[in-house]
Amino acid sequence: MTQTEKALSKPVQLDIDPFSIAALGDPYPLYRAMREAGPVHYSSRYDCYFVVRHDDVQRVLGEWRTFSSAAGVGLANFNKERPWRPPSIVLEADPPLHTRTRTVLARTMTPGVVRQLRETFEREAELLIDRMLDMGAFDGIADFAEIYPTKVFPDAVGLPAKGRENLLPYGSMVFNSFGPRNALTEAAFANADAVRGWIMANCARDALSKDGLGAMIYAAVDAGEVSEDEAGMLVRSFLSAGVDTTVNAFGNMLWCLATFPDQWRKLRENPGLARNAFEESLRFEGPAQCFFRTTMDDVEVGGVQIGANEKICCFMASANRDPRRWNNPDTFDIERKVVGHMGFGTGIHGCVGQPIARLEGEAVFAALARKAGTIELAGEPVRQYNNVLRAFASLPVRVTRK
Ligand code: OVM
Repeated sequence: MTQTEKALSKPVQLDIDPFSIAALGDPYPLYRAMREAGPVHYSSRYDCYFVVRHDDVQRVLGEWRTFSSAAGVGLANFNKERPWRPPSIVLEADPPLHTRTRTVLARTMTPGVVRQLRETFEREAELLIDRMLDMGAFDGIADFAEIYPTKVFPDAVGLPAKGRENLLPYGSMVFNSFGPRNALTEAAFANADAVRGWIMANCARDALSKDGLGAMIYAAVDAGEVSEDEAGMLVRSFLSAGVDTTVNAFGNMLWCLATFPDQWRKLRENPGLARNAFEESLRFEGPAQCFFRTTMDDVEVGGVQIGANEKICCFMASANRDPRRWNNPDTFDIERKVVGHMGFGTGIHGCVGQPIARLEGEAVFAALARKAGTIELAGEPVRQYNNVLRAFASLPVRVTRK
């Protein structure tokens, strides 16, 4: 514990790059080493602080006045460098702007809306699982994880069918750009102009159906709550935040079920556990590994003094494995009391789409639990490297019917 004590006034300086390919491939040993070495780390490579323990992550994400989102929630400090796109008016914003925009978004995700979406989402989930069982062996990413969230959510938003292949490349741009500028960002931006062009064009009122979540956003224009341009930006937030996240949550959850057979057995015997099992997968293998904040003032975090206008990276995925908060954190346990996990973030920026994400997860994995007998890996999983998303490129899986 001497390292911890030494760290009480100075940040730990570990020469570790959490955005290297090696770290992204296997981040959990790194998170553990960082948690044990001290609460706050300083990276001279990135001129950024890292916060890795549950309580500190919770605090930084909770105190939005001190730890601002308006200078970006990636490594880039918008006070010092120009953002790659007009900043999100909900994610990359503080109150009062954030309060106004989030209110409009949240109204599209109420229990009443979710109730209306449920029937369609469950029907599509059955179709998806039947197709997987017909295939028997398939790729858990291309044939499963990428299929459902790129259909049901864009359908609900009211997005046209044509051009949806742009959604995942856009998500890759958005999430890679939260990290440092490296080879991953470079690759993600290969076709950036065309992808961005399609996204922006399809956020317009006229591109969207009259009865979807997108139209609900534009109804707030008519009510005087947001401007027409702001409505387009909020539809852009749907498309930025609502697709890659759920795709990778599905891939990661399927991997969990294929590699923890006792947990799969429990789920298969009790499909009612699907909702909690999906939630546990967000703790154990959450797609969003970290988000950043910017200090508004001199502040102390975990006994370490940090100056104003500094970037802090909050590792939610490390908080989710912190033994100070969780018993057996490295065990995937679908019956665990998982409230308090950081997979959706926490605080005023906690995932606004979580009711829809949960609906998708519950619909699909409950259908799987009802219909499938066995699930196993049919080959080596291949990682998809992304600066902040935990993802697979390919996940060969074999399933049988019950
Ligand atoms: C946005 C946005 C983009 C990515 C993620 C996100 C996790 C929001 O553009 O508002 O939330």
